[in-house]
Parts: sequence; structure tokens; C-alpha cells
Amino acid sequence: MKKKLLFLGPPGAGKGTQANLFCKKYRLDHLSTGDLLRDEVSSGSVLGLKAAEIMNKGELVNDELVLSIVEGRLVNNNGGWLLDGFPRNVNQANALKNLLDKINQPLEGVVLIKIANEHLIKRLLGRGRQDDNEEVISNRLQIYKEKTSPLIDLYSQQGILEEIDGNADIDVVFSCIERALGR
Ligand code: B4P
Repeated sequence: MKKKLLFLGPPGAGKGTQANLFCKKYRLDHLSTGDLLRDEVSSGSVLGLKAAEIMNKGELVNDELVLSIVEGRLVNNNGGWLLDGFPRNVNQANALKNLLDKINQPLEGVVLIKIANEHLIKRLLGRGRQDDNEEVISNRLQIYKEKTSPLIDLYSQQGILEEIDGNADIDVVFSCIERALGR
């Protein structure tokens, strides 16, 4: 059973929603860099204040900060884990590879949740988080296209990428993910 996983997809594709369900059912450690960064913001720390400014513009937070958050959690994990929202660019993907080689925990599966732009804009506007307004969403989409989407080819070439249609109800998408991962 694959227990070292990564969910990839544009903002609003449902990575967080699906990762939550999946980790509860299969008892994996859910590592959402978005949630971890929002916790840092709520703590009111200096790092959190800096991160909030960047997130509210829809930009990517500094790689070193995100890496340090993820590294701490992965190094201390001896069961399965699911990365949600990380890596988000090639530099983060390379750093993840180095870290996983070092701790001898290779990535076993990547799920790409694909979704049409009009669906995700509607979903994000409906969610109404601070970074969910039209201007910021359009910036997040642009950044996804430029910086995150190259990871699709990278993981596809490694033969570990599964593509899922995210334009369906939550339970339907969930079943597709389970099937793709052989559950
Ligand atoms: P994230 O927290 O990762 O959030 P996201 O990509 O916007 O959303 P996600 O795809 O998880 O959608 P969700 O399930 O919530 O990133 C936020 C910000 O954090 C980034 O812009 C960046 O600034 C920063 N950040 C995070 N990771 C980083 C990293 N590695 N490096 C640098 N910066 C980083 O679903 C969205 C909505 O749709 C919800 O309301 C949900 O209920 C609804 N929904 C989900 N599935 C649905 C379905 N099937 N049908 C209908 N509605 C659905």
C-alpha cells in the first residue's frame, strides 16, 4: 500500500479537501504547507507576519521557510504521510528529493487533481478566505502555471503520476483517488 504521497493541482482544485479525507481514512500524516503557514500567521510571529503579506498577494512564500516546516515534520515521521500544496516549484521539488533520499523515504505516488478554471474560480470565491478574491486568484493561477505546473512533467517522467478529474462531487473525486492509488 502506497503511504508516501503527494497531491498536486491548481489552487482550489480540492487538494486540501481530498487530502483531509484521505489522511483520516488511511491514517496518514497530513502535511499541508498552506495550513502550516496559516498557523504561523495566526501565531502572530514575525515569520507569520511576513508570510501573511505574501499569501494575501497570492505569491509563493520563501522556499527556505516552507522547507524548514516540511523537513521537521518528515524527519520525525515513521508512518505514512501526504504532502498537500508542497512542492510548488522546481526548487522545492529538488529539495524534497534530496531530503527524501537522505531519510530513505522515497515518494511512492503523486495525484494530480485537474479542474477547469471556471470551476475553481467559483469554488474559491465561495470559500472566501482572505486570499480568495478575483485579483489574487488570477495571480495564484498564473503562478501555478509558471512555477508549479512544470512538476507535472517531472513526476510523469518518474512514472508515479496519477491524473484525476476534479470537476465532480467531493465523494466522486475521492473514489477516483482511491482507485488510482489501488485502495
Ligand atoms: P493552499 O492552502 O495550498 O490552498 P489552495 O491551493 O488555494 O487550495 P486547495 O487546492 O487545497 O483547495 P481546497 O481543497 O481548500 O495555498 C494557499 C497559499 O499558501 C498559497 O497561495 C501560497 O501563498 C502559500 N503556500 C502554500 N504552500 C506553499 C509552498 N509550498 N510554497 C510557497 N507558498 C506556499 O478547496 C477549495 C474550495 O473548494 C473549498 O471551499 C472546498 O470546500 C471546495 N471544494 C473542494 N472540492 C470540491 C468539489 N469536488 N466540489 C465542490 N467544491 C469543492
